[in-house]
Amino acid sequence: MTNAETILPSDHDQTTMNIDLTKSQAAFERAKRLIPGGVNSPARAFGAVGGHPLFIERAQGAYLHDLDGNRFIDYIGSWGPMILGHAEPSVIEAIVQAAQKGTSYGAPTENESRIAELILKAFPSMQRVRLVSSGTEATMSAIRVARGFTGRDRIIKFSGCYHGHVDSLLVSAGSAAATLGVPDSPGVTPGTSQDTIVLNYNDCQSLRETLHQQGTSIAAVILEPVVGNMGTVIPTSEFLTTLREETRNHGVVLIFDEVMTGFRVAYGGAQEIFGVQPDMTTLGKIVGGGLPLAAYGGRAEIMDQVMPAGKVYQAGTLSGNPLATAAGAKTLELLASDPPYEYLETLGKRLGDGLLAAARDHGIDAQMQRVGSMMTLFFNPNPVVDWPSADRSNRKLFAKYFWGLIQRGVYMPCSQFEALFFSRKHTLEDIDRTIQAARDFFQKNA
Ligand code: HOZ
Repeated sequence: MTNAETILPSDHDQTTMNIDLTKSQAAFERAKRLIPGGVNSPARAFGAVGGHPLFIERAQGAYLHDLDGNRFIDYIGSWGPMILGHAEPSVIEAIVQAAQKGTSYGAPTENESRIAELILKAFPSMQRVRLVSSGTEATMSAIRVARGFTGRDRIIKFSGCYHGHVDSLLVSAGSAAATLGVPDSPGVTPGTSQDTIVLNYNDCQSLRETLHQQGTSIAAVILEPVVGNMGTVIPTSEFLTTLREETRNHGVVLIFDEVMTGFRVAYGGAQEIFGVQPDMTTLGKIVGGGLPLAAYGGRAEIMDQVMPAGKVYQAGTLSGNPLATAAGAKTLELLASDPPYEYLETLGKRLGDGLLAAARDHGIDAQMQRVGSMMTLFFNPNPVVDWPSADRSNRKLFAKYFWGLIQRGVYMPCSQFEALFFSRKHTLEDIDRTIQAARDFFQKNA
């Protein structure tokens, strides 16, 4: 599936850098002896850019501070959650107050209903929602419920979309699976993956044909309604219309994985922007305000299959954890009472236009793909509409660009196939400094 060029740690010589990273390097050497690959999630390992990861000491507002005392303008935002910026005082206060009352009860709390109400109000396509602890759990559970509801086994996903590390979805996967050249993970059995049909994103014809030929055996179609996990890829309106109409015609559950896009591209996610109502939605990242909380929900007749209302089993000791619901509810309340989306759009346009111009002014083939505060600068001669087109991007140039910006105090996602995110704490000055850093890099490396 991929033509990934292997980029080795030794491909990036950090000793030639003008910033000190020695404490991070030592921390990584220690971590590698203790933790597989030295990280607890592969996207963080800098596998696509060479060198070693930076170890973070603290984060505040728009900035990350590493162990060596370097400060970076942060464009990963914990891979999406930190839309309010790091260490937002009222979110921290909500967490502290919750912690003082105990950290986990294993019994229901009113705060679970408070955040459920906020979610259902933001996403009118959902009539019921269940809280879980990670995006992976949300998509895994949504697939199970869709299968239980329809009595069918097969699912359709799209190449380059990533829905967490669920076995049946870890087929032709994006994010670190694509970045590191392992889109089909060892350990996923043929029995599991044979029920997963993989199609190309934005390909209406194969979607229609597959549903026409196999619709009666298909439980669900799952997609990122704006993809973030092969870099930012935007659906055509024809693709979204076809998805909605054809799944409805064939009794197939349409699942929007809005773990990245929910509360990010708009308060009500991509479904609000595009005006398409899925049958089920998964949420994560922002919904937990930086703590481990995620959710899945949908139409009442589907969600009422979930135990104990129905017979589809799904459970979790830390589901609806009081610290996570406190952080999540406070975050959603702040987003609803003082929406940052216009501000984020203004900054996003400036950053997107600025980075693209910086590249093209220096003769570099590039595409900027953006929705609000989520975007990717692809080093690619053509627009990216699916995984095959994403895969033609220039990974080596991306790796140089990444390190070029690190040296200039800007922390971008460490892969061409991840979206960049920023927060309402970023200022115009941060954005302009970032564009200037990119210009300076391209000028010296064009
Ligand atoms: N799911 C994230 C990337 N799309 C990676 C999360 C992490 O490594 O922290």
